[in-house]
Amino acid sequence: MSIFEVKDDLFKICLVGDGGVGKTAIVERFLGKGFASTYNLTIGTNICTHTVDVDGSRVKFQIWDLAGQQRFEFVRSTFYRGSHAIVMVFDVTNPNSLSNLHEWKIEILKNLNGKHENLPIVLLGNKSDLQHKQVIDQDAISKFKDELQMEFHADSTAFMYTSALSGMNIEESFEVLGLLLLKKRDPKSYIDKSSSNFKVETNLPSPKTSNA
Ligand SMILES: Nc1nc2c(ncn2[C@@H]2O[C@H](COP(=O)(O)OP(=O)(O)OP(=O)(O)O)[C@@H](O)[C@H]2O)c(=O)[nH]1
Ligand SMILES: [Mg+2]
Repeated sequence: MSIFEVKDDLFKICLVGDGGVGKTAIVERFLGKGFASTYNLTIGTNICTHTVDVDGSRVKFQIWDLAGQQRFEFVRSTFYRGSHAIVMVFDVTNPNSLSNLHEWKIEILKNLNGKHENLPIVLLGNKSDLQHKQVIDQDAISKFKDELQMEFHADSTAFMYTSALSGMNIEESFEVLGLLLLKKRDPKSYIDKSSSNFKVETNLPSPKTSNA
C-alpha cells in the first residue's frame, strides 16, 4: 500500500491554515502530548494516526498536519489526495490567517480534483485563550462560514473556537469531525443513533465559550 492509500476503516484528515496558527499544537494536544510554547515550523507534513470513540464507534484518524508556510505550497499539493475531511485553522489574534483561508480553500478544491461534494469541513478559531488579543470580528468569521457552506454543504461543516494551550474544544472538534464523517459514510445509521443518544450541531454551531 502506498503512503497515499488509506484503508477503508481509516479517515484521512488534512489540517490546513497559515504557518503559526497552531495546527501542530492542536494535533499534539489531541494526541495527549501536551503543549509546547516554542514554534517549530512543520516542513512538508507530519503524519500520525489516532483512534477515538465517537458516538459508540471506533474512528481512526490518519492526520496530515500540513506545513502552512508559503514556501511549502508546491509540495503540499500532493498531500490532499484521498482526504475524507479537512480541518481549517485560523488564529483569532491574526486577521490575515482568516482571510487567507480563502486561498487555502482554493488550494483544497484544486487538489481534490472535484471530489469535494459534502466533504466534512471543520473550521477552528485557535488561540482563543488569547481573548484579550482577539481582533477578528464576528462578521468576518460569519462571512467565511457562509463561503464554506456555499462551497461544500451546510450539513457537512462545523465551527469551533479552540485552544491548544488550554486544551479547550480540541477533543470535541475531532469528535464533531468524527460525527460528520460517520454521518457521511452511513447517513441512516447516524440518524438512528443520533436520535437516541447524541445531538450534534453540524450547521456551524455557536462556539462553546460564552464570550466568543
Ligand atoms: N497562546 C496560544 N499559543 C498557541 C496555541 N496554539 C499554538 N500556539 C503557539 O503558536 C506557535 C505556532 O504553533 P504551531 O502549532 O507550530 O503552528 P503551525 O500552524 O503548525 O505552523 P506551521 O507548521 O508553520 O504551519 C507556537 O509557538 C505555539 O506554541 C494556542 O492555542 N494558544
Ligand atoms: Mg506545524
